[in-house]
Amino acid sequence: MNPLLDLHPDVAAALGSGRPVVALESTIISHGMPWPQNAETALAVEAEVRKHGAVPATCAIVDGRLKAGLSSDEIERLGRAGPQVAKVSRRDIPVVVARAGTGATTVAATMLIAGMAGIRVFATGGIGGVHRGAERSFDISADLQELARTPVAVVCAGAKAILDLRLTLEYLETHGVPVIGYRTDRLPAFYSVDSAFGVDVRLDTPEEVARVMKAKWDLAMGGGLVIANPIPLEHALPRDVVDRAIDQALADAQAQGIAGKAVTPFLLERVNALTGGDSLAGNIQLVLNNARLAASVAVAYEGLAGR
Ligand code: PSU
Ligand code: MN
Repeated sequence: MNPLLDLHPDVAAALGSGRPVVALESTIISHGMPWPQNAETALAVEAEVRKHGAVPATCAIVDGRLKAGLSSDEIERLGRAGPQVAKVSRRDIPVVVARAGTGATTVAATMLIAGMAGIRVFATGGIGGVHRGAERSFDISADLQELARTPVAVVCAGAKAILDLRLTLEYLETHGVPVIGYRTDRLPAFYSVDSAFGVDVRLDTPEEVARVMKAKWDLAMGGGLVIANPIPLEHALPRDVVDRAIDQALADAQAQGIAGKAVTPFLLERVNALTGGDSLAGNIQLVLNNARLAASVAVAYEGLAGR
């Protein structure tokens, strides 16, 4: 085990005895939702993972240590700090570690920690992707590169339409990342159950998903997979409401000259503010839904023969 990585005792025990573990990210806590719903949701997501037979490992960097598994106090600290805490993607990790700093990890950085710990399944809300206008801004989330290189399956509700979903799928194809639709033929768009774009393959059970993961890694192909799990229909938001909020948020970002790593948190915050409580409620429900599926996939993966 890497000397800079701490496993929570529950996580260490599970990994040591081949029991299922699900990684969870922390930027969704600090930058993805407001306090106190962020910490409440993070704890509820952990409980949901446990209820479905796996051990949760919320990842972050605390006082310069990589963490796979946090205490409730640490989760609450990240929730209270909100955007004051550093948003840590792959490139930020060395600096935060060297300075003994604390940071919330994005999908990319969480995958990296999960990969180091030997955790193969990860649940989040939405992944980062290719931003609209990327042909000029070059703004492509490091999440996509991480999916190309690190062997972790990421269960998400697709990606928010703040991104260019078509270009995001093209990028994932180029980099050899399978995009699996869980009980759907279309890529979910976070608040919406689908988008105009198809997934590579539809799978209908956690066992089928686990077999594809195992095949990929048995072939020593490395890299991750996207398991796209639609928001439960009853929690989906009306598309026109979401589209209007996103258009406004993008215009605001442009007008204020928001750039770099601030773009995604800015857009998330604006969309949350413009859609009010409905979008937050939907967001919470889709993360819980992803936690359930991720736990089932982790259980199925550990149950495969030859593991
Ligand atoms: N999309 C969401 N919610 C989120 C994020 C993205 O709908 O919380 C967060 C995740 O942590 C993701 C990160 O990894 O934003 C991507 O940031 P960037 O685009 O700067 O790579
Ligand atoms: Mn970016």
